Amino acid sequence: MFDSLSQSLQKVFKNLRGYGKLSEKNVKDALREVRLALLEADVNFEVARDFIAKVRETCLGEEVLESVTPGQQVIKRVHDQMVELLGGAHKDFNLSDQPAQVMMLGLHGAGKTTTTGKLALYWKKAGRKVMLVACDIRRPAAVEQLRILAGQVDVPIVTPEPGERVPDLGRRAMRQAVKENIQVVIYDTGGRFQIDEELVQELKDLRDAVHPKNVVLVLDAAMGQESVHVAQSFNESLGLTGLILTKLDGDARGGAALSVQAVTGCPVILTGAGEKMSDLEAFHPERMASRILGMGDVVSLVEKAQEVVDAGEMARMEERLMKNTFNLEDFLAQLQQLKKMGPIENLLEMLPMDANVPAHVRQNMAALSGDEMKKAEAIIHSMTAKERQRPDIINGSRRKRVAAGSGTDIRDVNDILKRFNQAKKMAKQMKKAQKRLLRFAK
Ligand SMILES: Nc1nc2c(ncn2[C@@H]2O[C@H](COP(=O)(O)OP(=O)(O)OP(=O)(O)O)[C@@H](O)[C@H]2O)c(=O)[nH]1
Ligand SMILES: [Mg+2]
Repeated sequence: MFDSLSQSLQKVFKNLRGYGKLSEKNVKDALREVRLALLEADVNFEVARDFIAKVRETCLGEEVLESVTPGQQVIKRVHDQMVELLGGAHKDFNLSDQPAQVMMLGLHGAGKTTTTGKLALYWKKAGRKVMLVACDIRRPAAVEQLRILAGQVDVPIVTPEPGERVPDLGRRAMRQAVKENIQVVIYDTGGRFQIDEELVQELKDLRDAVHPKNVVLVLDAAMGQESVHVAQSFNESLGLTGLILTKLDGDARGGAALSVQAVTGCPVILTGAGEKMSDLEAFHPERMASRILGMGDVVSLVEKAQEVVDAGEMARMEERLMKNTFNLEDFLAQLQQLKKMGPIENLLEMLPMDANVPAHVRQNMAALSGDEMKKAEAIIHSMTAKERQRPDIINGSRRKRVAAGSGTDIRDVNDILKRFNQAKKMAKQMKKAQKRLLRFAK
């Protein structure tokens, strides 16, 4: 979602790094470009203006302009301000009540029901007992949708009795939750195309019946500036405790997602980037800023990997990746693990942009379908142990033999070797970028 913003900011930064010394004018020019990039990405006008004013203030001091790496210093200030803009430290739900309650609300199609299911899975994985309550009683299909999701993630659900009002349903669900030692109750509520009195009253009635500590607005990040207004008015009428941004996998410009926290003062807690139940991520301002500024989000990448990939295998792979000694066997293992990690496009977005991985390489990495995977396996298995460890010895005649042995074409063998070299290159660049990140963090 933040691709084009990311690219334009990196262009500005590249220029900055080029200067040995920076004048005030250099800094001002660069910040003007940063401001344009933010506006182009649909960041709220006032938010962008304040952002630049704050960065400028910290950038024109002597210790920046006179430092050995003035460009780097300016980039660091932009990064720090971006972290601030996104809310500073990571915020979490308040789960201190027994049971804790989370009320989900938002406009029609924002992703409330889907995210309710995702949250149930998220907490269930963390070892909590979760219960869902279907409070969207206007549409029978809505109750059914939540029932299916509850079944998928295997958590209990309370649904409305005929004629039951939402506050009564909420109270009944709470009594049941207490009886069953449930730790988190999540209420999925109904949406509208726009905020109206009736909707607000309905939500207030539920809130006042069950007193949830978490009143969470689900916001479609692809809605643009409109989502900022939506968040503002829900916040004014209901007092939100947090936000969840959905559809970050879309191709919207993302600026609204960056502004909404600054405008409402409500923390973004989680983000959704996909329709699957596992497509939910904790929102960490620091990591998001790094990702947008092209420093990559290596931490989230590793966390994601740890969730689905066997830990021992992961550690081994990481070590070899970083040592840059990985061979074709590691490559195959890597491909298999990557496949387990879900949509590869999402993962590649977390890699440092300045790892300079050309678009076609990223696509190449992503393009291994199930059949290609089988081919790759057959090819690598047809090599001798020595060849797998030292791919550089695989010359023309060896390639021919491997192709015959694996029932593939010599072109397929070449293709796999090419991909292997690209992966190796990518690992090398990741290592470099990570080193820079570490230096940067100091
Ligand atoms: N790509 C993508 N799609 C999402 C995401 N979250 C939700 N969706 C999709 O958005 C559509 C609407 O999601 P719902 O969860 O039904 O939205 P809702 O807020 O409950 O809508 P109403 O109940 O009608 O008010 C569905 O098709 C979801 O699959 C996301 O993070 N990424
Ligand atoms: Mg719904």
